[in-house]
Amino acid sequence: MKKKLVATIMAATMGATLLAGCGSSSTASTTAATSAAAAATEAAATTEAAATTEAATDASSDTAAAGGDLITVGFAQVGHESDWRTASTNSVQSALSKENGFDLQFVDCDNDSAAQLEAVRNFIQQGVDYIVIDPIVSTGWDTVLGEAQDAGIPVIVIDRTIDDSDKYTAWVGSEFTNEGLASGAWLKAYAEAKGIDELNILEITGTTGSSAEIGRTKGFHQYVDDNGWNLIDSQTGDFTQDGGQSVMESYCKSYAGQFNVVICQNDNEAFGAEQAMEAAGVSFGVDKDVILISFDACSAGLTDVLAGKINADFQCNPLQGPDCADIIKKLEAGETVDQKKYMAEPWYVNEDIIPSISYMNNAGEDVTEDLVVVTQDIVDADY
Ligand code: GZL
Repeated sequence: MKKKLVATIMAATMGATLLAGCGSSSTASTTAATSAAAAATEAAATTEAAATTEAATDASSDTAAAGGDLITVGFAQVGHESDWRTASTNSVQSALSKENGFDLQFVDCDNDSAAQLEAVRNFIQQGVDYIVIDPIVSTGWDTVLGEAQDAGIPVIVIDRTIDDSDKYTAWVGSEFTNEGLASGAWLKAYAEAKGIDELNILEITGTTGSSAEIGRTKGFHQYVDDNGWNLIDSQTGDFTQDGGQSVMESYCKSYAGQFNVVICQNDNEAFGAEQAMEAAGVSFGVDKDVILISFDACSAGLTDVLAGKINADFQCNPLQGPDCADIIKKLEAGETVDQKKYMAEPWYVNEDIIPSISYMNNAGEDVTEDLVVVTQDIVDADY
């Protein structure tokens, strides 16, 4: 177990922040990355020195570990609420496999924040080498992350963000506000292209307090406010199909004939909303009465985009397993790691009437991003 060496690297790496491109190919993003890279280079030099010192005094543990010990990793996963989550779990479990040198302790926290904190504390008590967390909600983390730091256990955060503590070594995930901004930019361009003057919107949000819900809501609502769109109602579907269906059933009863846009913050909510609208006799999708927008772009979601049931689906990439393995192996080798890395994420549509969207992203950069018209090949290749 080489906790001491890694703890030093973790402490020094905290300052290293290198923004990787997050799906846009804008010059501005490159500029940001360049300046961040400069900062990261300086921080990395500190890390390097610390690692070298520590490595010299840790030769014995290197030898022990070189005997082929598996690297023990505790993974506290959100739950099993969606197709996206299943893909996320599969990605981490296949990357952190015994064949790849890992002993993975997996806990499905069933969307229960208290259970997730308990799982992390149990990992600390077990003395695992690393902890991976996909945080159900973005706050309430500083104390337990401090306990992991005191125990010399590096924490890697994937997917959703932790917003009340920086006591972790690395984060790999999505820029959720950009997902929301992109959905607003697309709806604005789509309505103009279709000659739709009035947008009366019903929203089904994700798990309240999750960074995915916070970001997608913030981004989309910026367009609602800037363009004076009519947001009739917004309720949480908790990222589940049942949640999407029950909210949409109540919407169909309360707002019959009053809405022409439904935005769901993940595909499973969209599937539930589709069931409810079909049962209520509401026509939705391409050239229908209601525009349906979704996020995640899992293969079942893209199947519905291809069928014209979902007009646009903003991908959120769940495949962070390989990044987890890469980060841990680098730390084991005394190398520096990026503190922050964004996943590349395409925006999918059914029709080719708009080639791209332009908007100011969450970093204040003007970006232009291509829209991808879904084909069967794209569906087949999706997660
Ligand atoms: C977002 C992820 C969300 C997905 C949902 O990164 O945390 O949680 O959008 C999932 O499908 O339930």
